[in-house]
Amino acid sequence: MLKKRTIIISNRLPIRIEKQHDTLEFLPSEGGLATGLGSIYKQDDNIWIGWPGYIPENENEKILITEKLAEFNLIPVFLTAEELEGYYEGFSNEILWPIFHDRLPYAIFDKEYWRLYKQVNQKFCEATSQQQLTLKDEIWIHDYQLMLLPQMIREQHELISIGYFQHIPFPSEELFRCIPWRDEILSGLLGADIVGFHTYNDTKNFLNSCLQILNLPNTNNSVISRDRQVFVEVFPMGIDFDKFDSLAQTEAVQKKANEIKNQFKDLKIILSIDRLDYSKGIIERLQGFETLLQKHPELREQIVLYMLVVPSRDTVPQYKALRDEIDRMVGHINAVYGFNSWTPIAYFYNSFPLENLSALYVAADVCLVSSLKDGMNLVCKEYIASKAHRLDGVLILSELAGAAKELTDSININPYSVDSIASAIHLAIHMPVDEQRKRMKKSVEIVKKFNVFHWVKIFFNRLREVKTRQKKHTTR
Ligand code: GDG
Repeated sequence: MLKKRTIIISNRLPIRIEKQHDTLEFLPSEGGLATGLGSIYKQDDNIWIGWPGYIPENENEKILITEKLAEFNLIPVFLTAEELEGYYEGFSNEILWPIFHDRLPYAIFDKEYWRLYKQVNQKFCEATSQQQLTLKDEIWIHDYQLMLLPQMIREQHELISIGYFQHIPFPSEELFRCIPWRDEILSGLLGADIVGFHTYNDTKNFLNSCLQILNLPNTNNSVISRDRQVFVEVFPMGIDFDKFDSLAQTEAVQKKANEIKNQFKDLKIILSIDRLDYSKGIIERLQGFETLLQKHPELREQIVLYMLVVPSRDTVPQYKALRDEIDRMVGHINAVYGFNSWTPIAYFYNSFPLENLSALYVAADVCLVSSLKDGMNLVCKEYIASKAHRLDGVLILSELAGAAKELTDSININPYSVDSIASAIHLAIHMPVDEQRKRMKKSVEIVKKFNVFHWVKIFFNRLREVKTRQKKHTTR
């Protein structure tokens, strides 16, 4: 008898391939998605389909990689340099990413990008179909790189279960309609049975686009498309709470955290961690920090902004310009406000091992997230989990990050207002310990309960419910 399989599909496989002296090394990914889905795709005949993050040099290497990945239940979709440039760097990162993060002027509507985006989605569809799909299989597609894939698979497998989850926000209909290929993108997504987002606002924007652009009205968060009911729902993603909680309590992390605290002795540490991206509000954060130092000279030599920016997409002009502007502002603030041996900002443009990240979360008095737009933001949840054993620390969270809808006991900021950022930091560093513990306790409960495993569970439960309901309708 054929067994039920779960098929995960995302742009990247949860693995990194590195070539060291003619030998390929396969390194597991530590990302949130890989952790959440790890217990699923590694089981039985389940599989994960995606780009392995490496362009093979010849056919032999392709075969070797395919065979090796099969041992981990991973199926590679190999992409050429041209496809990566057009589909990933181009369409995904220079059209969808800016529009979905409210940066219309950054979008480059290049037809060639669109051609390659369609071509690669088709390649993913072929790789999926090659797996001899049956009606028992459940497919879960992830994120904006694969928005055409649900409908492509649907055309070949009319009744199969397909879920789609988008990790980034969905923009307003006015913004979304600027994309020349908006109809095709919406139709692509409507091939799924469930289209999931982090927040209610994203579902509203998506449903409104279906209404205004495709003339498809909605009832009870669902749309009828080609005689099928497609559900559009909220699934806020969580983290592996226990992993961050227990890592924070290890001897190695505690030792590192103490070293950080000693390095910044008598200073309140305000921590920020993000990928280099214009959506993360890094410039606004620096302006807010400078405003604080101007308004409150008494805080000089009492605080430090520990800012870790992880390199990302820095060959793209906007990202390079952002990086230069950060360098300039950090230099300016440190030069103007620095005093004696005190430097206001400790800035790192680098990627740290997870243990160091954990030590930073443990050592930080405040975690500052100032995204101008963020699907969810996992950094703030990791900070909360790392504080669970002591319940000290304060989270300052942008009201424009998806996480703000859940973590209502944080200090909320409007990241576009430098005064809002400055007064939030002021409030955070003066918050009495009792108040910190009260707020942190509530946040810990939320992050612990709605963890990544819960997220995976509720998504699949809902997909099964929806499918059962559809079957009842068709057999009536
Ligand atoms: C997208 C959406 C949504 C960061 N620096 C280092 C490092 N990190 C890890 C963090 C965290 C992850 O990267 C960043 O996650 P975010 O959620 O903050 O942001 P995006 O990468 O933009 O992710 C976002 C997410 O998808 C999930 O749906 O929340 O809104 O944009 O896990 O810990 N990890 C290590 N070293 C670093 O230096 N090891």
